[in-house]
Amino acid sequence: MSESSAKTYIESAPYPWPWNGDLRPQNTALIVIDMQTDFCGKGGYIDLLGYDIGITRAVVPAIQRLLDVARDRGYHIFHTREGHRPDLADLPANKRWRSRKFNSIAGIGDPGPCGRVLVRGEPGWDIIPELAPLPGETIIDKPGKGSFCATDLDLILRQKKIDNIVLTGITTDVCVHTTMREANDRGYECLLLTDCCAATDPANHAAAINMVKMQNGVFGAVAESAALIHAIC
Ligand code: C5J
Repeated sequence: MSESSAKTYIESAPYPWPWNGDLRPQNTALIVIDMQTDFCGKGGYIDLLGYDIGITRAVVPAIQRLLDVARDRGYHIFHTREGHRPDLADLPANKRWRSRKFNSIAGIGDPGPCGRVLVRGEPGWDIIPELAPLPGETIIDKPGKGSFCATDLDLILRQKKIDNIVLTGITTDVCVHTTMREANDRGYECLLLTDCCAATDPANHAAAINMVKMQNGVFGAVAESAALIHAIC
C-alpha cells in the first residue's frame, strides 16, 4: 500500500497475503535462513549427518531469482547464520551432546572437513557463495534454531518499521519454522515460500507447510515464489 493506498495481495494459502494488503518494500523483509555450507554443502554438518544435500541445495536457484527481484524492487533483505562462538560459550551442552551422538565424524564444535562444525568464522559456517549477502544487507548470527533467540533481529525489524516477513531457506521444519513461529508471536505477518525452503526429509517439508495453514493460517500463509514475484513486479 503506497501513498495511493492501493492494496496488494499474493495468491497464497490459506488466505491472500498479507492480511491487510499492505505490501510495500518499506514494510517488508525477505529473510534467507541459514543457506550455509554446513546445511547444504559437501562436508558440512548436514552432509556429515548422512542427509542428502541435493535436497537442501535444490532451493538455491529459486532463492537467487527471488533475491534478484526483491533487491531490484528495494525490499529489505536479511540473511541468518546458525553458529557458535569459537569458545563455544553459547553452545548448550545438550545440543552438542545430541550432535555428537548421531554423527560419527564430527559434532557441533568439532573439527570436520569444512572446519569446526557450526562455529563462527569457519568455512562451513559461511553462507554459500551463490547466495552471498550484498553490502548493506543485514546478517543475523544466531546460536539457536530461531532467528529471534539471543539476537537483535526484532530490534532491527522494529527500527526499520517492518511488518511483513517473507521466509526462505533451510530447513523448513527446523530453523525456518522456528523463526516463523517466533515472528508470528511477535505480531509480524509471515509468508513461507514453499519452493524456496527445504527440509532434510521431504515429508517434514510437506508437514511443516501444512502446519502453517491450520486454524486459518495459525502462523501466517504459504505461497510459491512465483506468486510473490508476480505481485511485486
Ligand atoms: C538445523 C537449520 N536443521 N538451519 N538447522 O539444525 O534448520
